Amino acid sequence: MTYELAIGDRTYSSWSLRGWLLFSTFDLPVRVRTARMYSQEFNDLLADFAPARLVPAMKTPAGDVVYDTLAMTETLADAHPDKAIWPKGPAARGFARSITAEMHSGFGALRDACTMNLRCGFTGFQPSDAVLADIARVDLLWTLARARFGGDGPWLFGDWSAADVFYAPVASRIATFGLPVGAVAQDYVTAHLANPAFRQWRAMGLAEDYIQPGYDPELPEIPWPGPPVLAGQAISQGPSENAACPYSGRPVTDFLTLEGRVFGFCNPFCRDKTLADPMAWPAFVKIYEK
Ligand SMILES: N[C@@H](CCC(=O)N[C@@H](CS)C(=O)NCC(=O)O)C(=O)O
Repeated sequence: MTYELAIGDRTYSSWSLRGWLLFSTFDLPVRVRTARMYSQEFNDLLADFAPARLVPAMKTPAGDVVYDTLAMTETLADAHPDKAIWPKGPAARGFARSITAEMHSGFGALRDACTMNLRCGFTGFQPSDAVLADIARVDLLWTLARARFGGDGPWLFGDWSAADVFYAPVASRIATFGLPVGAVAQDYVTAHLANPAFRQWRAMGLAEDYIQPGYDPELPEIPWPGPPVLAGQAISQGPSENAACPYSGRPVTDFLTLEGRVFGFCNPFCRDKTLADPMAWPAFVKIYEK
């Protein structure tokens, strides 16, 4: 009953982030397969998801390939009606589908000028009129959804839904480029940056430790605009206070130190994704707060 999901660079691929959020936030079983974009490895990965030519692409448990985030969303919503991928109620559902479709096919000026980049923030960006028009439209859609359907929670339609999945990278672009939005939209941006699933994705991207040429704007970098990250360090040797990796339960081989304590993991990637944002990982927090 497990899906397969092909994704590209976590730090830069906004569509991959959307695809992965569908699985992680709706708790759907998935085997993630990743490759660096614009590489032979990427072409080889996608050959296994033919005829997809971009990421994300998925394979259903029956082996059917579905590509393009909107098609993936609808396929998963059909297959898992219990997961409430779209909001309940015809009015909320219709509006959620509208603004999701508008995101999927629109906001070209914003997307071209402000690539998703989860490494850091940037200062000094001067938005064009076209970018400002896109931002004003996003602000309007978010404010309308929040006012009519948001209720007490932070998300557009009360509970987390596919609409939030599609706007997560937009929220991140607004934060990293310091784009001007109103108070409601700003709160929504803050909620995305604090969302544990988003933080986990970003941490895995940082652990990949790769700068994709052409994706970094020529602007001064500023610290990441999301919640502050606890600073730890990789170390070459234990012993650690935990004998089993918090993620796999296997014996530990890779270590980090955090606030004078030593923790172990079963491989370097698990250690590095934890280092990148320790508090994003409930399984780690559990041993950290013991
Ligand atoms: N409309 C597609 C867009 C997918 C897309 O543009 N993916 C980019 C990564 S964010 C990609 O695969 N780029 C690799 C390439 O252009 O070769 C969707 O919704 O999934």
